[in-house]
Amino acid sequence: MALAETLDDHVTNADPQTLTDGFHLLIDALKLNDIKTIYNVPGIPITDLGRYAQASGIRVLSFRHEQHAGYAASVAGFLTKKPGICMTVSAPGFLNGLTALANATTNCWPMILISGSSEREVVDLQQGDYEEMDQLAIAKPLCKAAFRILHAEDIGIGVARAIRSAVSGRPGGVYLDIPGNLLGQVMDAVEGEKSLVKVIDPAPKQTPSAEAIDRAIDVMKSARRPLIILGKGAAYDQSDDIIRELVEKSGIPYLPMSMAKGLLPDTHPQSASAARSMVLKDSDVVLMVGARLNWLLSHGKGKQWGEPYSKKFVQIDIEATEMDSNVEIAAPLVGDVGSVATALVAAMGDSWQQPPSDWTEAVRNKVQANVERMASRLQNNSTPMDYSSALGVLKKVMADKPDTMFVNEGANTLDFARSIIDIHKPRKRIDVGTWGVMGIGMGSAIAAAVETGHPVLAVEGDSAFGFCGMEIETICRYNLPVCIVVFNNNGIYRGDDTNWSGGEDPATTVFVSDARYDHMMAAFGGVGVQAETPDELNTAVREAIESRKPTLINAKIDPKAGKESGNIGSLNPQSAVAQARYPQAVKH
Ligand code: ADP
Ligand code: TZD
Ligand code: MG
Repeated sequence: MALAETLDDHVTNADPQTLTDGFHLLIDALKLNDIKTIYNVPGIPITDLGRYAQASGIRVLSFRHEQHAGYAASVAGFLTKKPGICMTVSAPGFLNGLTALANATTNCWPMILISGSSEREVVDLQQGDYEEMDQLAIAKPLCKAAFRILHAEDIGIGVARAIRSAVSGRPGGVYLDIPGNLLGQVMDAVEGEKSLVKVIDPAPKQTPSAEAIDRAIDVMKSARRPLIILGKGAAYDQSDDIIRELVEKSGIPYLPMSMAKGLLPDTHPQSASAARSMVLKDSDVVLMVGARLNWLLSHGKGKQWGEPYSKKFVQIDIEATEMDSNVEIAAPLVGDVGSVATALVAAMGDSWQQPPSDWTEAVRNKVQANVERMASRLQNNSTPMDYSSALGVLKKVMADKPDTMFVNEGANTLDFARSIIDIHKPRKRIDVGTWGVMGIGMGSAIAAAVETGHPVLAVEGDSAFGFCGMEIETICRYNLPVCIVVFNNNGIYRGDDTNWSGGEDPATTVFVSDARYDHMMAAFGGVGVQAETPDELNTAVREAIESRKPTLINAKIDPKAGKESGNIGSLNPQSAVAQARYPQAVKH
């Protein structure tokens, strides 16, 4: 019989001071493991859990919708290397949070979704409890690990398992099921304290064998046109100095994936960002550092990679099964980025030969030509603004205020901003991640402000913003230094599409024209501004960052400026039949 139950008779008459309960054990277990923030939406059975957590000194931020609390928790995980905690009610609240938990797992970010649930006995017999759902079973296939705690004395172990599962190896999302009656269970306070577990060395470092390092060095030495690709796993690892040393000592041009931008400043002479197509195609050896060869890199093969020429890959990843996932990896390096990079730098020794200068110069020349070609578009001061002219302004703001956290989502708004806006420091850019999910903006902005204390600039497509816009109330309520710029082009991709039937309903991709998103912000006491010109945008953004007041700038963008699906239009399915029937159909 469980310890808590055996204590029941004994505790009925006991002095409450000598007792503890499920609420307090859970809070104490989180605090013992340095959890300082919970991203929350209250309700049965966790309302009081939030209150007690706040009373105990944990910062509890209550959101308007669990999905955004979840995104905030996942981004907190990315920024801190500790699991971000999201807390929700049962069934519908749990499901709302689950999207974010799955997204965290997909992005390899540590997060724990703690959801209250209803009575096990009733759920398992499907007798129709309040918000009844077998949450553990539903969460399991969508996250890295899922646990349920039934007895108060197991809370310490349950929380420890959840934390270690989230951060060890490849980080990911963990679900922790908390049946409501667990919270009310009472046990002896001293026994309770003893049952808590502080997780020691939750994400042990891991260095590959000397043989694996030598193999990698041999492959790198054989290169005539080497390339390094830095991914968000490298950003997550926080071993910024040794990554920089690896890149600079090797002399190899590098390409940062979107959330690895800033690991080295985007203005670094070895950055090949502006020559992306060229380096992917022409390189002969590629060192992947915490980046997967998934759709974002065309799976490491095909025309984009210059096939039929063969390439050799060296890959650093904490997850052994990532190796050979899409193409053969000539030299797998399984371990954490910091340990592996340290071993590689050491093995490069004092006589390391930098790559042939015809290659590095060709890359530099291409970068310079592309940067110069872009420059005039960024200066354009015409009205209405297009993506380049508006982003030209924000590029300068980020250069002047490099500590600002940059959040970015949308289609064109994302793709243009990713290539135009330089990031100057590590982990300053948070975006739609591996899934390209819309709606991460406000949760990410809140977590970025809360976890770093720096001002946040969130650049949002008007559609993207619509997925999470209500959280501006949360931003105002906690008075967070968040400046949102809505790139308002009246729609998804473009604002000028028409209904192909000729009927009265608007096209499927357009919104109310000339909407005033800035008025929404004013409704909650924040600063709302409309910007029609680059100058107006510049003044408003700088004022917002300086004042740290919650601000939303409605930036009017030419509805004709965008492309269908931004830069990834080619992923849209096509059909010759449809093209023949609808002459308007976009050719990708
Ligand atoms: P990007 O989208 O930037 O290309 P991905 O999310 O595809 O990056 O890849 C990140 C990779 O980094 C994952 O395969 C993950 O296993 C790996 N990873 C995460 N944390 C670490 C770490 N600390 N050390 C090494 N690899 C890591
Ligand atoms: N739903 C979710 C959750 N994620 C998605 N990625 C989409 C739908 C599909 N989608 C995109 O991939 S981008 C996008 C949607 C709806 C919005 C693009 O419009 P925007 O940006 O206004 O945010 P631009 O600047 O108009 O292109
Ligand atoms: Mg839009």
